Amino acid sequence: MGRERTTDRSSGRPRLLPREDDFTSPLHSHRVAARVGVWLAAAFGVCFLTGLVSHYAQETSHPVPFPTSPAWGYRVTQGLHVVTGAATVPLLLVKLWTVYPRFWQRLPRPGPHRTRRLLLTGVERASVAVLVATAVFQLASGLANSAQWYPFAFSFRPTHYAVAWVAVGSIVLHVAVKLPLVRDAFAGPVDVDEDPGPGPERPTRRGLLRATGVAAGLTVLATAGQSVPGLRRISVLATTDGDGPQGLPVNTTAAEADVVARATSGGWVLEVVRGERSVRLTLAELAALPQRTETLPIACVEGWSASGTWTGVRVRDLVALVGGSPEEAVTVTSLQPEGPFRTSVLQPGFVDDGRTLLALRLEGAPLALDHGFPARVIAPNRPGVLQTKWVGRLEVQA
Ligand SMILES: Nc1nc2c(c(=O)[nH]1)N[C@H]1C(S)=C(S)[C@@H](COP(=O)(O)O)O[C@H]1N2
Ligand SMILES: [Mo]
Repeated sequence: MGRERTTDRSSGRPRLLPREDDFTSPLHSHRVAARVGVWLAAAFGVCFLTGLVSHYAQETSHPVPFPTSPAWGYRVTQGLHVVTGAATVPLLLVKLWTVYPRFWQRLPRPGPHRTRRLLLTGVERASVAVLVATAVFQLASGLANSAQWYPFAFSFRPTHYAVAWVAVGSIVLHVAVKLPLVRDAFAGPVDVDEDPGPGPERPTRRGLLRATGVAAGLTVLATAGQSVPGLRRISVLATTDGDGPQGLPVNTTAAEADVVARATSGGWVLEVVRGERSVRLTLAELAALPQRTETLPIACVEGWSASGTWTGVRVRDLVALVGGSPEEAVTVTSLQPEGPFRTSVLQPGFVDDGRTLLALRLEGAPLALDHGFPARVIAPNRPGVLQTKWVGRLEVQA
């Protein structure tokens, strides 16, 4: 936008603010906006639905049981959540750039029904403002979370969840308002009314769409590797490099959780409690109980996931030791003195599933301290944040 463009045509005097028609690039077109908008809606839609799954999975009680199969389900939905969220960033930037001249659109001119037209314009602009603000908030808070950076004072999950509904509501409203324009945009090819004049360096709308697609694709590749083993090396935006003891990344070390002394003191016992009944088991006693081996992933809410082969005691066998049944939930408490991940709840479906273990070993060796030594929970189709490490107590909810 050159200076000459902000000159008022009638008076010849410079204007302070530009106007919509000062932006003459054919790239600022509803034909581009509608196409990028469809990709954006698809990415946002997948991100929203997988987000609902993740939110529900982290609730402590499930009116409708959360399924324990397939074991890799949460790994896929949460991987998709983070990958589609990241892909939304370049799409949203291009979409905003394409339509931003409309920001300078003038208010309706005087004429019949002006008040009504003013009101409609106001409502439409307000809804777009809400849409942009909530979309930016979701992406910024989500990306900060997956980078394990919590600069905000609010609690992440309830806020991210609530704002998601506002974002989706304003998207639905926006699409409804723009539907006639979208129809028109798709009625012909994207470059249909472009000046066919010469100039090889002049970018076309098709070129912009292609570049946008490539940017979104690269973003997907750069983040997907934290869940897709073969892609790990090219995943420059991944938040974990895939390394860690026993071939598995670590989220929160024993030192960070302040459990080193308690976990390694040698005096550790597992307490299993149900009402008045309780048993205390040493590590040797646990290891003498029937052992099961299961290959199950850790699927972190922050987007990375990795599979491990775990050996330990079935949680339902431990529940039976105190007279509990697999229809009862179990509260798991860590040795960790404080923090939101100190406890978790195994809902009845998870207790009942024979693959749910109190794991003592990983890849055939005792658990590394950072993976939860002496014992940790591992259950199928469960968010990583609930796979509690350094377990000290299981309490059956009779
Ligand atoms: N006690 C305790 N357990 C915990 C955590 C924690 O901070 N404290 N972090 C959880 C999270 S967010 C994840 S993703 C997994 C990671 O397990 P890993 O470090 O063995 O890979 O452990 C979970 N268990
Ligand atoms: Mo996690």
